[in-house]
Amino acid sequence: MKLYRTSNGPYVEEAGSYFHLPEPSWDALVTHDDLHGYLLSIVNKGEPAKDFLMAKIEAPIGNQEVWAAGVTYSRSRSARMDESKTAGGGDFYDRVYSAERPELFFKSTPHRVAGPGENVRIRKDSSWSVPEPELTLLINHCGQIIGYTAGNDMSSRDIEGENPLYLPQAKVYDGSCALGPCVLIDREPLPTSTPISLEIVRDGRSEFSGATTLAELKRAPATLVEYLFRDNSFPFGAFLMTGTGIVPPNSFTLASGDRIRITIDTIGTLENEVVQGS
Ligand code: DO4
Ligand code: MG
Repeated sequence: MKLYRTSNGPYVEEAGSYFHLPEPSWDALVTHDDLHGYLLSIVNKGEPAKDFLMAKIEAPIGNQEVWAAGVTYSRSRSARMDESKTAGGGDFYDRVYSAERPELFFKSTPHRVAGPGENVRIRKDSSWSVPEPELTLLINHCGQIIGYTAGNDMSSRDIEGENPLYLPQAKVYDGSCALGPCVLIDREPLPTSTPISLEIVRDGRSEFSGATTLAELKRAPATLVEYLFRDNSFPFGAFLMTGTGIVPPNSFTLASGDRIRITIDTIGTLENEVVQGS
């Protein structure tokens, strides 16, 4: 089942039919004792809604914090070692890739998150920016993974590469995160064969495309969640981005007007346009 947050409240989609949910609060849905069972009961007894297409699909977030894991794919490790080689940071990325403790960092508050069709931003003081397409977990307040969405961990590679201590500035700024288009609510983990793909379209032409699968993700999502919830409480639940396995070549930087499409099979496509901060 797919859970959508819209301008007309939340909807659940099953087999092509959309059902309007009587519970309007996104936070109440995320912290529901049994969200999967609740949605199933709506689908089983409800009348499909006819007004879903009239509603604007919004970012699937209420009061959840967004966190992110890093260097969870070998491609991210090599890209980071490369970008930081003159700053002496390369060794850190190599070490964290194989360390027991993962890299976890705070990514975004809800107001910095773009929904489908909204703009993501390049910092005005960055000259090298990329999108990072990431499977993103929705976790309830008890630390259970209740769903999956597509995420874009926008990153300023020049700022991050200059000094690893600049990571929060490279990662956290207005419009630096996008989530959507929906949350796939599933009690089962996603198959490791699940593909994640990225396409960047410039002036109507494909400027970059790449793909990976969850088989390349070095750490189990449940392990990342266990570390996130150590000595940390999330009363409204949280999102956790699981890291990128797709990094464009070093010659590539995003430009204003680029369209970023991130597709994860069974979830859908998250599409955003890029604007340059001024
Ligand atoms: O270590 C810096 C960030 C890593 C990251 O965002 C990723 O691997 O996706
Ligand atoms: Mg990332």
